[in-house]
Amino acid sequence: MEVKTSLLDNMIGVGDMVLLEPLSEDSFLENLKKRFDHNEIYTYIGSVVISMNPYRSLPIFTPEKVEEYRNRNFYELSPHIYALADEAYRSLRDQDKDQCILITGESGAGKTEASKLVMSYVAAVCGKGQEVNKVKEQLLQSNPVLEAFGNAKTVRNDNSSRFGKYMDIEFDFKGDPLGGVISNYLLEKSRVVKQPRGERNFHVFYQLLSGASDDTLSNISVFLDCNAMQIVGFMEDEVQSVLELVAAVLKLGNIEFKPESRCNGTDESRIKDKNDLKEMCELLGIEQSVLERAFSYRTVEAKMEKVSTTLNVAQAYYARDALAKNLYSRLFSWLVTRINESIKAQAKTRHKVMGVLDIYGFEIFEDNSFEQFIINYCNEKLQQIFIELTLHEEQEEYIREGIEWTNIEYFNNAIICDLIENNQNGILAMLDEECLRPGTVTDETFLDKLNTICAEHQHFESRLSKNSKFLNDHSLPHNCFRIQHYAGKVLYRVEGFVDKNNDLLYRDLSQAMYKANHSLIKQLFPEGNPSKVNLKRPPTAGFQFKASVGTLMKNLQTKNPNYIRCIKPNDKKASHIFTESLVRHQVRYLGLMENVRVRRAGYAFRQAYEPCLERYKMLCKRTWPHWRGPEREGVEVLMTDLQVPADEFSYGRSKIFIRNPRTLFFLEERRRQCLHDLASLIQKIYRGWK
Ligand code: AD9
Ligand code: MG
Repeated sequence: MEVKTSLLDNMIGVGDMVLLEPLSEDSFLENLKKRFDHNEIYTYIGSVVISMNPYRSLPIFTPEKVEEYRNRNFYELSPHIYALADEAYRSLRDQDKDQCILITGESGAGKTEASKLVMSYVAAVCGKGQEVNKVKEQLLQSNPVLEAFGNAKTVRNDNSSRFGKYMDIEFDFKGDPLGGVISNYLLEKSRVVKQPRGERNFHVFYQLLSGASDDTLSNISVFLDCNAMQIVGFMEDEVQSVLELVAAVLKLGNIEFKPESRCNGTDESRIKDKNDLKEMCELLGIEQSVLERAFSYRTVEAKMEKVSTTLNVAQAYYARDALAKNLYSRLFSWLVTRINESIKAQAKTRHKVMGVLDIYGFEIFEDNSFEQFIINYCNEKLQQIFIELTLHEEQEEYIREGIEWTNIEYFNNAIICDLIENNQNGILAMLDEECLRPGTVTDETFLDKLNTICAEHQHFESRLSKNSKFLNDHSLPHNCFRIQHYAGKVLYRVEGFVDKNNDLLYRDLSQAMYKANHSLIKQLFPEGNPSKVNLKRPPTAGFQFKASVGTLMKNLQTKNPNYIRCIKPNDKKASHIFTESLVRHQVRYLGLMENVRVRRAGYAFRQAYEPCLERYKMLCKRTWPHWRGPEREGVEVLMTDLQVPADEFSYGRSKIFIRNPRTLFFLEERRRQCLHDLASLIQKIYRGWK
């Protein structure tokens, strides 16, 4: 059997880990390193693509490369992200299967870059024409817009996504793009008011500041490159409004408070210098006295009564920061909604869908708070879906199909997901319970609750943990708990958990915003409308996140998954450095060894008998052009005639299982040859007629 050798080139390592001999963690790492040193950043595990971040631009993303991978078989050429994109796109177009591209890996591993490569590849190979090109351009340009507002420099990544993003790209039956829908997941809004040491605020603030030398910020849009926004479909006045809001958030951050003593011995907060307040009010069309009052008093409405209390300095700062975070995160959500309006599919025909998921990667910082907890929970869920769909489902399928099979052990992180999301006693449920409980609620009372309820959970540790393994662990500070995530142990400091989960904004502030003579601001604070006072509490941040992640997981499960597992080669953001210990850690927690073992013990490819026969029946005289009889027997005849070795495949109840990708490649090659011969024959006959 003739086999293309691109997957087996010894010089540059083995392209598919399934073919690695002998297989061990060391040989796996050695293979990755060898390939990385030869600029081969992609390696397969069957159909899963491992992507190593090169931290420099490589000449492998050119239009010529796109052409090379276009319409080619997955295993035919050297491993490339384009091969995965092509396979997903063709399955969607030709087999009518909705696809999703799941990109995982820790912060800085290359997920966002990978998602853009997939999108640009698909844009390059799908249909052309004026309308279609406009749709493509809008879909692609939504990236820089969202990155400007939702990405920031962190210690791990100079362009770190601080929000989760899932984009469904919709296609018509021909495979031409019709439009898209973006869902965003919890923006890390605390960054607006406070950034960890060595990190920055969202990019847009710096873009604005570098351009805006004019202190009045009049006509700001001229300073910023708003081209992407215009391509996406924003009107000029919308761009102006958005930038006014960003500038207002900056001004808001400059407002400072000082205490003023009252005759009753208490301190009341006063604004130190009203210049910034004045400028902010001018930008947003808010009457200065209204906002000033909202920073001085808090009104609580209970039944038909209104009670106003004065704010002290700490409360005023709290109110200011809450307003800044709310302004910015609501603006961000509005941007996503607005982009969706522009890019949504116009045609009402049935769509085929390709979903691309690029979410913030697993994070372990020195100081981990509510945001990291949420981000890491999301990564646990993604790992869970990976396990479900590749490891668990793979083994289940062998059992269902009656294929002989030895079970492979792997770590199932369902237990950690449950620790976090269980409706009765999960950490999120307890946080909600604490937030809604009347009486004095603090981060410490929340931690006490965790200690009582989670203490015996094997993945939970705290100073008071009853779990015998950690009983005397005094390395844990009092105000912390630790979770043994699938990707490592993370110590969370509880400070701010209750507050961030509550995510409350004093009503005086939302009402002040609603009074603004600025249509965008008004839209962002509908609850400030005095005629629509709603005494019901809004859902907590944790509750909303859990619900949206749940919806996302359901959506992903309906689609055919394609995996890109991104790996970060070093912690220095540097090219050419392969830190073995760091890569080993990622290989372990991503479960890549288990992934290879399951693939090797099993079969790389499977297909139901009917489509298999349809596709390859032309390769055998006995099945071509028609096979009369059960499809399984037809496939058996085909395999015997083609002399595929018997240990290369197994017959399941409804599918044939092919062990090695090379066998599939062999079949595809024969088919291509056959089609080519057929085409030449037809041409000859046609010429003969003429
Ligand atoms: V985070 O979870 O959003 O903090 P990502 O998204 O995993 O993270 P990102 O894609 O932003 O990481 O990649 C980080 C940086 O690595 C990029 O800004 C590039 O400088 C670099 N990178 C990543 N992939 C490639 C690539 N294929 N070619 C060249 C790359 N550079
Ligand atoms: Mg990213």
